[in-house]
Amino acid sequence: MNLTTKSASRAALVTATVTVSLSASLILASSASAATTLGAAAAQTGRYFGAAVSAGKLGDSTYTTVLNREFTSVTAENEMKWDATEPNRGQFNHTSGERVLAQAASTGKQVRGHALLWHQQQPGWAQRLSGSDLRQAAINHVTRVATHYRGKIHSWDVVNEAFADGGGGGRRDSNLQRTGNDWIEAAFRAARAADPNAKLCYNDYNTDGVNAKSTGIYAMVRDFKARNVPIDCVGFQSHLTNSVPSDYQANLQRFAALGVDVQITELDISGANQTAVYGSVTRSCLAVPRCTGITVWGIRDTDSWRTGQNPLLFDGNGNKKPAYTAVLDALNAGGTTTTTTTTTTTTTTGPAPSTCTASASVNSWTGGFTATVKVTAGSTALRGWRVTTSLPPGTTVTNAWSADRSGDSGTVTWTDVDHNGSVAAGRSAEFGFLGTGSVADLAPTCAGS
Ligand code: G2I
Repeated sequence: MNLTTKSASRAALVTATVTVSLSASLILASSASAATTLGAAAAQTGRYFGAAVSAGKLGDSTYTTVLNREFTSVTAENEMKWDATEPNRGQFNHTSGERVLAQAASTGKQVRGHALLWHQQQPGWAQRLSGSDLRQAAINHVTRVATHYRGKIHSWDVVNEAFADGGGGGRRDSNLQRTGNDWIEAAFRAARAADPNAKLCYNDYNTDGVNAKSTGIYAMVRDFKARNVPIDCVGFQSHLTNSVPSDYQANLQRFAALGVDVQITELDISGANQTAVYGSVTRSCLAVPRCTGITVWGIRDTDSWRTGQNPLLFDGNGNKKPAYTAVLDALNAGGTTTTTTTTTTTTTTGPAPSTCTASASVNSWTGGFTATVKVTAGSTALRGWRVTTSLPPGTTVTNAWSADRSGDSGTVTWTDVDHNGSVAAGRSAEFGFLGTGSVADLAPTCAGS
């Protein structure tokens, strides 16, 4: 429905009595005392802090001392992959995965499962399959492994690295992709059926900023949400060198606005700016309410797959590096969120109107901000909605998701897009935008149709 049609139909329905109430509040996220470990500091913000773990190192006391002291989540670095868990078709081996799980369970840590389907680390027999035989084997693998670990996995990377690098934003060619474009949703449906309580994630690399690859994944997640394909989270591996994209936080936020959690799943950072970049990545996660946790891809530099690059938080002797302190300090500082709420109530003498409220959450930094706007239906369902926001002079919208907009500055009108116009009574839709300049209060108003 276009804006003109919506305005006309709303005008026909409403003889308007409009009351507006406005409230603004500043929420400071962590005011608790400083914690002394990564896991405890993250827990004070409601998040986990994890590490990739190798079963073969659990006998190394330096390794397990740091693991047990610092981390509240673990990911098996290789032990739950296809080649490890189903070395022969239909014959499963969970010995190493169970060692990782048992160590985590005995020390109260949650577990990220990694990864049910991936084009790498497939057993030889699967590499030699194709077509419906491979599809059947792949879905059977998802079902059997997720069933084995049912109830014990916090989040599963159901599908890993299925999108291509480069400018196209499309799928990577692989034996799995050649079984049909719907292989990813088939895998998510099988995983949900096998373990209904695990959060189901899509995980990938080079997706850390707004780019063609991350936008291709964004479109897939939006499509999955619109069609009720079960997906709960997106993992951003974040294998970084010397810097983090300037729109890292905005990228996390735009995925969160689709209604999924976001997780930083394989963080490691090499280069001279390592300490500062670790701090920056941590603060970005804290600024996004649905960024639920961070996992580093190994414990000591000597445990890293990036041999010789020293990209982790502990040196080869298990000593804390400056990057560790940057992360701990950032976690202890918590996040700052400015929230403004405007409520519009409409009464009518005609047919029951569709009312809505809008609230905006703004995360700011010097020179820029991201905003997330939540549109909530009143006691009747919305068929469409229109929100206005007031941007102060000198402020410009540079990027937006999940809404159409009328302009870039001043009073901007936002309207629903295909997938989020229908909102059931009492339920919410979200959209968001990125801007330059500084905003204190967006004063959103909402009108429904
Ligand atoms: O490549 C870094 C990561 C990228 N995202 C997905 C992750 O699953 C991936 O992890 C790495 C592991 O850290 C490595 O440890 O995945 C590699 C495989 O692509 C792992 O390397 C493999 C070696 O290639 C094998 O030769 C070795 O047998 O580790 C195996 C177990 O040590």
